[in-house]
Amino acid sequence: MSQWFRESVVYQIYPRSFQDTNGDGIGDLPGIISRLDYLEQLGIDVLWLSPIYTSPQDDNGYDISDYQDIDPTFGTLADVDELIEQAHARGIRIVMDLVVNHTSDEHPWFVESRSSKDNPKRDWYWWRPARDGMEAGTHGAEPTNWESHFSGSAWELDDATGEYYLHLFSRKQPDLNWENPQVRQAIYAMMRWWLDRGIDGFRMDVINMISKDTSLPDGHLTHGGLYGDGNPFFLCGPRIHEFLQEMHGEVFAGRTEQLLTVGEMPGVTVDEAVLFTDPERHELDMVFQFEHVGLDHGAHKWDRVPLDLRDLKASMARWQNGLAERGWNSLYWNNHDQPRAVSRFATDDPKYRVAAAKLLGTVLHLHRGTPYVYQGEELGMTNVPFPDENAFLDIESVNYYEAAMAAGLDSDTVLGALRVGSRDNARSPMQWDSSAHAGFTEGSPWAPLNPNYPDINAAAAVADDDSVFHHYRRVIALRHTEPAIAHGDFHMLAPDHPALYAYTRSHEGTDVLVVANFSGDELDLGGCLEDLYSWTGAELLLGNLATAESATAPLRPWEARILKR
Ligand code: TEU
Ligand code: CA
Repeated sequence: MSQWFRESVVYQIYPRSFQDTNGDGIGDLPGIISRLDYLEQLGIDVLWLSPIYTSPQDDNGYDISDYQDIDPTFGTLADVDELIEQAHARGIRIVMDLVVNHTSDEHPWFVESRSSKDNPKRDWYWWRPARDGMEAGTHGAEPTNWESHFSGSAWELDDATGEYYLHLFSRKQPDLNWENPQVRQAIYAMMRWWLDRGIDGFRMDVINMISKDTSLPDGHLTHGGLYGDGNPFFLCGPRIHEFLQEMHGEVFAGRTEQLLTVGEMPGVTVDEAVLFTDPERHELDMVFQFEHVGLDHGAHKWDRVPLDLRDLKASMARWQNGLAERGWNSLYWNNHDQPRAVSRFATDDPKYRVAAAKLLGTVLHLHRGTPYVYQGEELGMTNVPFPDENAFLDIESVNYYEAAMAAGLDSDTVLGALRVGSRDNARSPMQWDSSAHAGFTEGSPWAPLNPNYPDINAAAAVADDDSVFHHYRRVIALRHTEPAIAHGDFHMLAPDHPALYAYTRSHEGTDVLVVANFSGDELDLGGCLEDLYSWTGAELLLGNLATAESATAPLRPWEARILKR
């Protein structure tokens, strides 16, 4: 199978927040089409679109009620055809989000399933009676003690039949039962239909949750003591590899187009990832792992701890080394679920923000793997200064705030955690220019804009050759022109240094060295890197600050350099 994606960069669009064209304050497909020239200029190879299917929008489209139609909020199937055509004309491929761990509770499959215990689709979802000897509806009567990822029990009692259904996410996202072969075949048919329409692959939402331990055991009690942790019973469950191999055979095998599959996999280990992405096993091209975006979590996501650069380097190196021989990495700092990278991993202090954002792009993209850019990352967009709890719109944040207040937690602490960790940080509208509403909409935006848009916006960045945008453009171009970046071996240097991120990439006699200073202090490289002298005359491929005195001169605050010899 072709490994074309090793030389490619993917750009993720969150359609709701990208570009509105009809003044309803919500981004849409014509908006994406209108910005294809911008994306072409950036030089990306693939676009991944977060879900645009018909949906009640309980989780902004990750709750789908019709897999084969487009939500009117975003446009029509004709708009998708137009997008595919226009993107392909620019050499850009289109990857769709595939959300098949669960549907919306308004999907006709679930509407049928809930209607009676003997409906033919009853078994398409996870229905269970109340716990033995307990009355349905009382706390603790749920079939297991699992907590939903969006707070509260993962089971919802349905009055129609007096049984509970499983929802690992919101109660409007019932989990499909992949044990049932009819479910799997229906999904494969839908996937073939999209590929036949001309799309170039899928990003598969929480795809490592589709195989559950069918005995549904209780989990260990978690932080609040109210619920248990079900993760061990559905993360990379017993039949996950079988299901993905079957999907590959039914959907992808024999197709000659250059397609891309990436599985989103919270909690996946390096060893599992090797199995998922080994081309000879015919499962997936790559997975999104979560280790590096969990390093600033304490006991749970809302318990934030400071990030130590040494831990980040150790984690990244473990993944680089683990997938060096077999399999392939995806590389990301950002997506629609994560706070903004420049605020989280570097600094959004206005004095250093531009340098820091370029440094992050440099460090990420020079690793071995396929890099992902999340909309606005190429501008160095920052976290949002949320004034109070009412500013949070995401279901995860809203539910957590409510649950935390009910549990008697301190509201300032909870607000602080939301400001740092809320997914809303990633979802403020794209900042296109300094006009009203940042050029995102002529109406009233569905989510508040970051007030820094007059300074941080695409029009200003495209006009400034020193901008974060043009640095990303150059880094992306390097992957296309330097084989060592796409294909070279990876070797981490100075793992114990608290501020220096340094590594080499080597390929067929060419060596590339990346050095980056994750601090506001000058950093002398002498003493940090053993064979520094051997790089003295090296070519500076790209730096993020005005040209350095020499290739090996001390690094200025937040400086990053790429050297080649
Ligand atoms: O996310 C899955 C996931 O486990 C996390 O990234 C999740 O957002 C978690 O709450 C982080 O704290 C995927 C989608 O990317 C996310 O947007 C959806 O809400 C979720 O699945 C359900 O479909
Ligand atoms: Ca719109």
